[in-house]
Amino acid sequence: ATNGNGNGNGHSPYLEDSRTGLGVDTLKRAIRNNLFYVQGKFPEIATRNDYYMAIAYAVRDRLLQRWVASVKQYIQEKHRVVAYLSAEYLLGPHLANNLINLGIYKETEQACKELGLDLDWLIEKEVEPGLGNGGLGRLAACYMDSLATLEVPAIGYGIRYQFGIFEQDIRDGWQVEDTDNWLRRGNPWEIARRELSYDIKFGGYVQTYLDRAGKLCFNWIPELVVKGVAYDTPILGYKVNTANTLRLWKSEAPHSFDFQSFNAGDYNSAVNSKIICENISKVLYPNDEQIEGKRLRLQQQYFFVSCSLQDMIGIHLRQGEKIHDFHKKFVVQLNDTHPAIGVAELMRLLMDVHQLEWEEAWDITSKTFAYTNHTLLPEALETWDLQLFGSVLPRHLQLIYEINRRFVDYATIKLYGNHQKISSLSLIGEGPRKYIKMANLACLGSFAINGVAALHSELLKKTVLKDWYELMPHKFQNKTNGVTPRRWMVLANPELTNLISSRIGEGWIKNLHELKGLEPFADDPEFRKEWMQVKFNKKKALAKRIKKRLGLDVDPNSMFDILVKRIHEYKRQHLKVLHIITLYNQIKKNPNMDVVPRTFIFAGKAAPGYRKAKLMIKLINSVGEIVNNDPDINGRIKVVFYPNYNVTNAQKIYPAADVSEQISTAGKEASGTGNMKLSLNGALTVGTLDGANVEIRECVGEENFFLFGLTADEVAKVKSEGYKPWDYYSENPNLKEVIDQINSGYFSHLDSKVFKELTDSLLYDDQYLLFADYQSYIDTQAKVEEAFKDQDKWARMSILNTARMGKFSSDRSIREYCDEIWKVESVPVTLD
Ligand code: 7GP
Repeated sequence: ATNGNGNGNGHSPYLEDSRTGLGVDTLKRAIRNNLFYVQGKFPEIATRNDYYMAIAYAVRDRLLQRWVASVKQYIQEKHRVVAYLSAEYLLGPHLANNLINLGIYKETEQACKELGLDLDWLIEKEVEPGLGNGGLGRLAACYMDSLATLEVPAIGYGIRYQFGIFEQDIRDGWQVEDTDNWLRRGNPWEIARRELSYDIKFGGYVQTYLDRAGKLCFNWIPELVVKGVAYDTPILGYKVNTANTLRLWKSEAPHSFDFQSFNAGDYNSAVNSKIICENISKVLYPNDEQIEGKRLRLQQQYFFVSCSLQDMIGIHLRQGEKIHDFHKKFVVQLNDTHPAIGVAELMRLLMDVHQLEWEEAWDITSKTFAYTNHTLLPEALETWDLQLFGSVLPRHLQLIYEINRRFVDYATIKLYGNHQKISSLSLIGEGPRKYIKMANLACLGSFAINGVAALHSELLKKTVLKDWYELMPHKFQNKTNGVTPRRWMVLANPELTNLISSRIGEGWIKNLHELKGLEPFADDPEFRKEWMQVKFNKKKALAKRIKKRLGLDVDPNSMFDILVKRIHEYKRQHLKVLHIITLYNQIKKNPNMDVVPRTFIFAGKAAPGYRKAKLMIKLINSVGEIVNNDPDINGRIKVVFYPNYNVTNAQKIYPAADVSEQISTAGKEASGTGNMKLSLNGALTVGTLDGANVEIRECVGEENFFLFGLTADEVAKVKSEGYKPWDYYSENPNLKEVIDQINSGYFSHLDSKVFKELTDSLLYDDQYLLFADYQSYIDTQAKVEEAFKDQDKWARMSILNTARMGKFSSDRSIREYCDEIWKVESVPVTLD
């Protein structure tokens, strides 16, 4: 494989200003030219998509100029590089983001206007690449933005799924899934690097033999070979020249493979093998924090990790460096355990391909990787059935056995006599069936291990990774998550961005701590008025979308109370439903009561196989149907389930929030990042002391945060003492009424069975302690209501809240990763 970057002759004829200039006239000419020369269209027959493509290619030319300059400079100056390995990247639409980072949003808007086009209308057209499930994938996208903005040499490696996360529709209140065919109109943001490909082996067996020097060698004879082809997307930083690479691998059949069968006249098997190969990068697994031990998933993981490591080694060796120094060139961050097989794969490449001895290979490997954990849920900790694993990756099974043998020898001495601890640390789990523990492989193979919020990192040390912490305390760190202010403020909320910049300048966009400068304006009546006006306009815009999508009228003067995230029992969307029904009952009993009108907005996808989560969606919609149409309520409370939550929709929802609901059971949400985006956009948080909520509350001040519920310690205590949800139910008449009402079929056309699975699990099990937190949640919501009545005070709280969110920029997170884990430095890129 060649690296295929740049044209290597120093002179780049395509860099002339007419191709890359940033002025209105040049942009106009570029768009017109692209319409003709790329799309083959003229204005009379051009479609909206043709125009979108014409603009996208104009932007891409400008990206490429910066990308080539970045890559050239990295190669020439041989910088240390971060490789971020992630099975998911939830990027969101590219066009508007690239315009902002290039600093040509206004110019492009003007160019469009002069061509009789509406830029915003075209931006709406873009189909987003939904190559991730939720928090973990979106974090990877924010980190790519920050790496480029901080001018850090980095490559993001992942999978180019042909189908991303499914599209959600709601029918009769139930979630239905549709495939996400995001590539159907082409993807102008990627460049296929046909020449850059690697062969990836699967299955088969391992031959051992002695070489001429008498050394024991291993030869993996695969059953299947798949080709991984690189597709590159440039990721531009904000107002810098740095454009890093997101390199996603697509699986294909190697030419030789089908060719052989073809010649043998076996057309069917030729076509078949092509399908098997292409299947590997076909579709993203739609599970969030829940593993599905499928062969294809393991194949996906190994496929992209092997392509990526071979690519890194290739880059390193082409720079004339020695394989022995690999860990000095690259630091590889594992985004959860999905790429953890990389530890065994790097050992294989170093030993079987590059002929290193075990000790040296292990020394390099264990200095290369660092591991981020994203969840405390035991059901999300990846394990692989050992037999399945061995049938897909026979050589890696051998290597893992040997890694484990050496480790267990060490641990046996270190932990003399503590068999239980040793077996918990072992990479291999025993039981009716043996299994491989990927978190243990990641911990052993990495020089650093981190959680994603302070509380989460502490809990890791006390619970799921306790034994690892006690054995290797020096590896453990915290890196609190962050979000990019470019997408989540500048792009999603230009109105608030302009208002903020009108008072404190634009520096905050790159240095979010500067938001602090807003604090004095919290006492300025004029600023407060403008602040609330922006919020009102964003609520109006969202109301319009809700009307268009769902035919439902919501009042932008009402409080917008927002709970948007993946649907999961631990995230407790159903606790919110209990609150809504409680409020509904209060009004029914006292129709003239003085109630603050509220619009409850939910959004989020449920894993297609997660029955209870799907039932939670149905419950939300069923309650909405009754509440929204009850004349006694008279529109004072409304319940909305906004379908198909994704990055595009999130950008419309966050700016319209008055209240941000962050109500997970304490100790379950590793960090959360939606909490940061909502708060940054001026929403006040109702939350438990969970994940990054703890740190948000510390920063914004407890007087600007609506706290409720048990702490993580209390949750653990209640559970250990034997939690009895039934007691809460029988002792709290309001709670009892709500549950009985759901069970009576009040919200389900008198069908009393629909929600039984859900209510039973609450009454008899309630793992997530909804009943224990119920009253505290209701009481806190009453305080929210009181606070909202005083709009002037609310405005003040909202402004202070945003002003104090500086810590939660992904720029801050990435700085910390660079300084404390990766040891990489910024490299400003110059354009020639
Ligand atoms: C999520 C966590 O649930 C969320 O709290 C965190 O903010 C986010 O990662 C980013 O760190 N985890 C996942 O999305 C996930 O799939 C299983 O975790 C590995």
